[in-house]
Amino acid sequence: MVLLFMGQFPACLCEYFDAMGQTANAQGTVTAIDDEAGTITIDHGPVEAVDWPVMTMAFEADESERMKVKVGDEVAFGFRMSDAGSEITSIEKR
Ligand SMILES: [Cu+2]
Repeated sequence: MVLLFMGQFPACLCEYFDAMGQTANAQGTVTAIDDEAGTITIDHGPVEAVDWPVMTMAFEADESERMKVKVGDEVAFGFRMSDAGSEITSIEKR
């Protein structure tokens, strides 16, 4: 989506669009890893940077990231908001 790369957003776009491209760090517990969908599901703590409460959600994750963790691991991770969801950019066991 072109707007992602423009740096400035028109004021009329909703918060969701404002958050696109934003990166944040969080901590949580891995509850599922889905190699077919390419996701890691994490029960994560609050993420102030994107105004998220505690929740369990699936993040997109490359195979290299999925191989670093297993279900039950406590992890620290970074992610980026995209138009497809949230994509893990780094993850490690705590
Ligand atoms: Cu979440």
